[in-house]
Amino acid sequence: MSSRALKEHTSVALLAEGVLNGNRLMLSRAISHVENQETDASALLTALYPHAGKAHIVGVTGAPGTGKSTLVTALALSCRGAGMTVGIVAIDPTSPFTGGALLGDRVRMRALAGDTGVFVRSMATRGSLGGLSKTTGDVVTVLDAAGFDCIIVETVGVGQAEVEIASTAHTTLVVEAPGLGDEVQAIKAGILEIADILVVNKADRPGMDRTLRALEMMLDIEGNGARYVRHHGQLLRVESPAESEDEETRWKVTVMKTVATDGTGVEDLRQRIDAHRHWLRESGEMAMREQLRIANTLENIIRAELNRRIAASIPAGGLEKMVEKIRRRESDPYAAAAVLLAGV
Ligand SMILES: Nc1nc2c(ncn2[C@@H]2O[C@H](COP(=O)(O)OP(=O)(O)OP(=O)(O)O)[C@@H](O)[C@H]2O)c(=O)[nH]1
Ligand SMILES: [Mg+2]
Repeated sequence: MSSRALKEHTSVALLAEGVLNGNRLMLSRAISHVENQETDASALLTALYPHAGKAHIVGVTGAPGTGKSTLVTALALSCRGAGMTVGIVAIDPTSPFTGGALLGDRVRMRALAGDTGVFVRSMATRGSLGGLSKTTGDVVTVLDAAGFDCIIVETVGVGQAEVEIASTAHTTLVVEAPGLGDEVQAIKAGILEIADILVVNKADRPGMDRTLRALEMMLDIEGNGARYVRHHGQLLRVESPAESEDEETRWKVTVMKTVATDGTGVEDLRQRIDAHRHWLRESGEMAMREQLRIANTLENIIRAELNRRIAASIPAGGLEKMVEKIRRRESDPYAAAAVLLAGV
């Protein structure tokens, strides 16, 4: 083994050992390792993966400023009260859409500081070409292996990537809030379809009833008790025919009201999440979601590796040269792509 390989080997083994032993500094380093996609990140994940798979993964998504960070903090406190340890992953906490984002994170830090049963990680990965959901999955795997009972992933529900991340969770919360200039923000982004539980946060604000009614109407129209299938790499919601399935075995998407700032309704929400977790196990749906999660993970890894190989095999300036040739009509994008990919 070369000295460099030896060093990497040692560092991966040490990192893995630290994570498994609950060493917070090592955990933090391990997460940075996978986040920065170090060359031995895959080896680290391979070492940790067998120890993962026990945590309940909760996705929290919703329009900017609906109070997700505040709610996640309140939820984490509620979980701690129930004796659970909690890992939190906040994706893109510096959302360009609200000035409140940083404030929410600061409040969170203060509320949870000093509790060794909680670990918070913020990731600003927007723009990391297709790597967002892979990196998030990797970080969740590390936290899972570290033994956290519950892992909460907060994403701003604005795009497909965020939907994708939330849909790889076991339980997905879609957060709405009244008075954001639109009754139901999430409808536009198409993220309601992925909700296992709908939350109207800021229930102390005017307009709450309107938002609540709009969501309940949506649920009536959309039908309830839907299930998910994978179709061309996308998670699709399909309505189960009313007669074909026992009414009692279906999961009912309900609307929960919370005031994240004072904790109102948060305990009920945590219990609803717990009920969903039980339902997943009892109905056999858990096995299906795990399959989806694994398929997503595998696809993400392959895609990331292909992207890396493509980037590595195109010489510096190669793309620009090709663009210039195409502009001069000496080549075309199709032939050029074939030439560039020939070396991959
Ligand atoms: N009145 C009221 N304000 C709330 C509630 N929950 C959160 N807020 C406030 O709403 C603002 C935004 O809260 P955040 O938790 O940062 O919201 P967010 O959805 O995480 O925001 P982004 O991450 O930017 O999308 C903050 O000023 C919070 O204090 C609530 O239940 N009631
Ligand atoms: Mg936030």
